[in-house]
Parts: sequence; structure tokens; C-alpha cells
Amino acid sequence: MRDGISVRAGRYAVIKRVHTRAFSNIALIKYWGKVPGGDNIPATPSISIALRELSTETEVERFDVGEDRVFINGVKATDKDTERITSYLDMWRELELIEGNYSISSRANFPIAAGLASSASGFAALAKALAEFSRIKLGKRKLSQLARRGSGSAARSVTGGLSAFPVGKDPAARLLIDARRLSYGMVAITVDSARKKISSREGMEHTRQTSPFYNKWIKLGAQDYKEMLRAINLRNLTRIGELMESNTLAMHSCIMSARPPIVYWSPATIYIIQKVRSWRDEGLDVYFTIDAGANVFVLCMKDDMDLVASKAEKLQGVVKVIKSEPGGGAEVISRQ
Ligand code: 2P0
Repeated sequence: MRDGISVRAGRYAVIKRVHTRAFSNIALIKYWGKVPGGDNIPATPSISIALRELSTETEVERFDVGEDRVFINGVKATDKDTERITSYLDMWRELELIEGNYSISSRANFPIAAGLASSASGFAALAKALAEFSRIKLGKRKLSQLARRGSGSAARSVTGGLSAFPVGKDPAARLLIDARRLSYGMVAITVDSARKKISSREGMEHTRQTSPFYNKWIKLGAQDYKEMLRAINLRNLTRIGELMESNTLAMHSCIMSARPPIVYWSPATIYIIQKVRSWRDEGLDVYFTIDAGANVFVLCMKDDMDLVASKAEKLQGVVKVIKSEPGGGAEVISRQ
């Protein structure tokens, strides 16, 4: 037979090892909160830029006997991480997309679980690799949906560039502007690369259950998303940046208002926020955003990244500064 599925089925039997890469992404409009009882469905729509300098490479090898094995940055993963990844493989097996067991080896070129979006690039790279073993050819939309089941933000790393991730029944991210056509970049200013104490997943559930401002945040997220789409259409960096900052602060206010509160920031976070504002007062077009961690990301024109990085490197409490142009979607590096 020559239909797509049987051609794919033939290939499925021969693929043994796949090597993929996906870029991390940082949201301009944040996802924080899930629809209860859903298949990891965000309660807020989000918009992000993938970052070329922050990537995860994943090698996946298939075995017909034995158990799944998981390695992160060259060492055997913790029980918690192994359980999260094997449950994710179970989902693919239950959907009858893949068979057998797998050895997963994932390497990030940046600190994991420290507010640098490691689960986004990690699950996008993994989903991209598993798709190569799938008996059915999976399009980008389906792949983004499957990546989302592993980690919400991973849906956006499948598409890369500037991507929008709406809410809905089984949402997927879609590419708004290709990485090569974007004139903006980001400078990551890391102040604390320790693994965060409360994961995003735990933090968002705690916020949903206890913050008196959670419902307001959900409404605001939807409004900010629409407004950001308009600002992006107009290529208006000032509007994009101002909205990104407001959305970031609203998300963190909601997180801090949970009971007991969660504070992801460190003193250096506030110090850098103030510095970014002062650089703006001096005429630089720079805007900050912060994920579920203490690190600060600065959105600016690509041409201004060197200047922003040199200013950031001089600040007290800064551990590392990474300049990054936008990155593309998840990709296959090799298959055997
Ligand atoms: C975002 N974050 O939009 C927001 C901003 C962190 C702060 O998406 O539970 O790791 O795996 O779906 O994707 C982090 O949440 O959460 C996140 P799960 P995820 O980038």
C-alpha cells in the first residue's frame, strides 16, 4: 500500500535512534494556571519568543525489551524526573503512536529548572524525537498539542520564533513570525541558577487554589493576549515591551498573593528591574520579563543586545549574561 500511514509504518520499524534539538522560549504574555481536570490545558493564552542560545538536545533510542531509561545532562535522572518522563512516554504508548521502550538522554546548555524554561525545550525536543518513531505522521499542530501534554510552554517551543498559544479544548501553539524575520532579541541576566524550590507546575496549582486575585489574573491574561497580538501586528516595540512588563508583574503579584505566598524573586531581581527602567530613561528601548525564578530577561532590538549585555555584566549579583537572537522550531538533527 502506498498511503501515508503504511509508508510511515515501514519507517517506524527501522528507526532506532533519533537526535533532536529545541530552543527554550520566554513568554511576553505568560501562561500561569491550568484548566482543572484537563490534559494540561492552560487557563491563560500566551505569546513567546524562542531563544537560539538556550537549547536542549535529546537523543532517543528504542529498545524492544527492558525499561525506559532517562538521563539528564549525562547522569541518571532523579526518580521524580524519570517518573514524569516515563508517564509522558506512557501517554504516547496509550495513544498507540509508539511502541517499545526508550532510552532518553537530554542535555540542556543552560541551568535546568531555574526559571530559564528548561521544560519547554526539553519536552519539545522529546516530542519531536518521539514523532520520528510514531506510526502516524504528525503535523506541527498535533506535535504542539502532544508537547503541551508534557509541559505547557513546550507547545510554543515546537513552533519557535514568535508563537501564540491560545486557550481552548486541545490547544496548540502557532507561529506568528518566523525567527529570521524578527528584529528583536533577548538578553538573559541570570542571578541565581539554583533549582527552584517550587516548580511552575506546583506554583500554578497553589496560586489557582489560594490566590484571591487568580480569577482577575485569568481575565487580565486574556485581555493582554489580544492587546499583544495587536501590538505585534503594528511592530510597536514600545507597546509590546510595556505590555510584557505589566503582564509579568501581574503574574508575579498573583503568585505572591497565594497563601502561603510564593516569591520567586531575589533582591537582585528588583535591582535589575530598576536598572532596566533607568536604561530606558536614558533612551535605550529595553523591557524586562521574569519567569518562575529570579532571573531577568530583557527584550530589545538585536542591534542593542551588545550594549545591554555589557551594562548587565557590570551589575552586582549577576552570575551570567546570555545574549540571544530568536530561535526556530524543534528540529531533527539526525536519525538512524
Ligand atoms: C510561561 N511559565 O508562559 C510561564 C511564565 C513560567 C512563568 O510556562 O506544568 O513548565 O509543565 O505545563 O510550562 C512554566 O510552566 O508548566 C511556564 P507545566 P511549564 O512561560
